[in-house]
Amino acid sequence: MKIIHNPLHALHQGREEMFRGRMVACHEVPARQDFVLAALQQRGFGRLEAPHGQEIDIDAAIARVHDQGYIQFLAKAWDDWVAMDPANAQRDALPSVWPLPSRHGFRTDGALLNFAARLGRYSFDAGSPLMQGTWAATHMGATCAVNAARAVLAGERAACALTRPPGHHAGPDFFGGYCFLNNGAIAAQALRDGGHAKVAVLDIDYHHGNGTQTIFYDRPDVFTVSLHGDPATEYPFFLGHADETGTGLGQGYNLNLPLPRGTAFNTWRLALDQALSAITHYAPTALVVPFGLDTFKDDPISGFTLDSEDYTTIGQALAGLGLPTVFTFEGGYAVEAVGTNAVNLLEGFGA
Ligand code: SP5
Ligand code: ZN
Repeated sequence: MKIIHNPLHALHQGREEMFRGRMVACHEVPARQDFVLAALQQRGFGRLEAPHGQEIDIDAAIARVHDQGYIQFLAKAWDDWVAMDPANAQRDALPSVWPLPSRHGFRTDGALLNFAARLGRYSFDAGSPLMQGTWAATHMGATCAVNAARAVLAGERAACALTRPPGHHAGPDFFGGYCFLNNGAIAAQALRDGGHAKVAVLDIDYHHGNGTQTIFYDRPDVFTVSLHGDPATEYPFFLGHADETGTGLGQGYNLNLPLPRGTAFNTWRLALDQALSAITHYAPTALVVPFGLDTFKDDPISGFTLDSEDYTTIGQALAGLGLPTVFTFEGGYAVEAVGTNAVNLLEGFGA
């Protein structure tokens, strides 16, 4: 398996995130990727590669899933933040005001002359700090995703975009959940554009992939499936229920399998089998797996109880689909175990 790892990931390094009225230390830290890389090297698994590609070409791939206004906002966000107040250079940007989804809540970007308004317009939480290096790290992450998709298009059985910040919470025009550009969605679209008529996305992060679902919700050519903590009690709360099945032409092409907090592997595995059957029935020719390791029993912000060896079993089960596969690294905050668990999953899938 090719592993395309982001050399710039540590440029994105948040200090604190807002949680229930307090600022707490960020969970999404550079060590997460470092531990995966170290575990890969230690176990001799995967062919490590740095990402490459023309910027104009990568920008085109990003623009296939994200809105132009959002991309421009993100690319300039840090400079705009500092322009508001030079002292802002010393602190991460976090939104604190959002438009309501009502008739009167939404103005176009051009009317949002204050950066604080644009920051709210393009986000959905105050837990995803944006800093000087966010765009460079995130853009290189998207390059990893495009490279992974192209490796698979060129005949690789599987490739992994090992990058952070993660991607599955980022939508067409919003960031949140530590995510800015949706690496899995960018990879899925690149597979579509490379000739795969039907692509499935199977999201196994603890949290619902609200960004990915939103991006493909009205489309039948990308079947989005997510196994996650029940949004009735779990982040990101507002999306991820079982009755969200797609809209318009996309009706029937979104499958949510929410599971209660506390779910153990034997139950999680039954939901995985259901997901795999649905994907087999859809009959795609390529698969994208946004994988989080925050389903692990010791994860500090999540509530499933998977064990390290379960990730090997998951990898084996995914391989059973027999599809060319792109993996994208998502959540997982029990930092040291993330390395072992990620490599268990990839190794279980096989070279
Ligand atoms: C990619 C991904 O896994 N994003 C998850 C974003 C979750 N953000 C909300 C986290 C709430 C943190 N709770 C801290 C509890 C500390 N005791
Ligand atoms: Zn997660």
